[in-house]
Amino acid sequence: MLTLGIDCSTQGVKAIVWDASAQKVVASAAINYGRDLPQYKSPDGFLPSGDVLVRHANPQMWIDAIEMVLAKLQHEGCDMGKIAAIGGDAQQHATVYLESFDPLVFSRSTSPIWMDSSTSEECACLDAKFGMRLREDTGSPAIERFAAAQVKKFAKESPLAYEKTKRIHLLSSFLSSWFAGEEMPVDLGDGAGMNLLNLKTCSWDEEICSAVADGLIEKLPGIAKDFSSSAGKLAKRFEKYGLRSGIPVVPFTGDNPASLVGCFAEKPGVAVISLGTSDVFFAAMDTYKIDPDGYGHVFGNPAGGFMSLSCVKNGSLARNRIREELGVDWKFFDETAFERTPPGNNGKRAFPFFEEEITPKHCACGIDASFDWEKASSEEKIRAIVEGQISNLRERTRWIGDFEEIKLTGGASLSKGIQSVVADIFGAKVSAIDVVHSAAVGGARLAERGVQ
Ligand code: XUL
Repeated sequence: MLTLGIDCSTQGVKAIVWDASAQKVVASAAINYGRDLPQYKSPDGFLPSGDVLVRHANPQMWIDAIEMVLAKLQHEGCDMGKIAAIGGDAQQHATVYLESFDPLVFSRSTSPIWMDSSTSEECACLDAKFGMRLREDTGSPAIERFAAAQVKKFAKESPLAYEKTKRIHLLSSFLSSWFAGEEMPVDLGDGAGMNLLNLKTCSWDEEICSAVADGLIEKLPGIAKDFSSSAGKLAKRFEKYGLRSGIPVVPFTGDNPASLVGCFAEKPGVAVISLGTSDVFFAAMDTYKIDPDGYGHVFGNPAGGFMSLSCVKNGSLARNRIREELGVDWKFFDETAFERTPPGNNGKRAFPFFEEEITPKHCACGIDASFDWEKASSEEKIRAIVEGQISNLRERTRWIGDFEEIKLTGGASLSKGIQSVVADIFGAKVSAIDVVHSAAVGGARLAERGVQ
């Protein structure tokens, strides 16, 4: 069976065709907004803004990119007629505001995306009103990029446009609706990144919704309890790409929940660490619990149960900065330094938080008190910062429990040194996995559930 997985990310859209029995990607195509849709003037996936805290995108750009990627897949020779179901994901937290779905009329011409952090005031207001309840019931404290704060700001600044808005979708539910030609529900994975969904009851939290804006609950889509029973059917207009109309379209989810499934890490006991610009940790959890310190978010796990996600801002950029400062090559940084130093580094750790850190909050660079940085060798410094980064991740995720296996992805995952430090500190088996398309594969794997 072949399924199609669509990944609508910050920089572009990817489509992969997944062979479910061979468990492999058999075709793929990608569109980059900057390169392929220059008319949207969003080379990095968002519109230029004079305010660094404001990050919006034109929602029409996402639709155009999807149409382009389907055309590309078809032109590259993919037998679209064999595809049996469609699933997908989108960057988390982006919201789409509709005056009407058919015909499509946006009531807000731009959509705030996950990089927007212009809503501190609204977050302070929600925290003051709900305090710990927000964290306990929605899985996260008030977060700038989440829908509650974003909608609150929109309703306050543009009351008429808010009133005209009939539906507020997450980008994920908007896109599955686009494929189905009718409105589709929000899935529990992505829906949890809104501060509006009560994860204990799996329904919109009436009290929180009404504190955000008048009439909000009526403007929200339904909630998908599972992928098979919530599937829609592909609209006729997609026949122009060779797809069969009527095949199941399962609810789309967020990119991180989709990656959990795409990395085959949807069962508790396995965690994924994506070592990129920032280091992102995610893992499935069988029961609902929250991070007592408020750093880890709790989202629904598309495969059932819950998942946690923690994001450490100072990842590869910090590692590269230290490497450049020391004037060593990657081989030295990734291997030699670790061969020449013992695990634990004789108690010398350093924390390379050059950018103001979010996990833990507002943290700047630091070193263990007994560590004389100036006198240390390059290899000691390298082990010190890698052990500092990984022990920070371990401490921030201890509330979840222990892990038997850690899967590493991203550019730094092939580093032998980093692999050994993760194994030592987490006390787990470590493997590097090649997951170029992990989110899209997750979407395609979830699509299998639509075919019963
Ligand atoms: C997660 C988050 C990002 C986006 C974009 O909370 O904001 O990872 O999903 O990838």
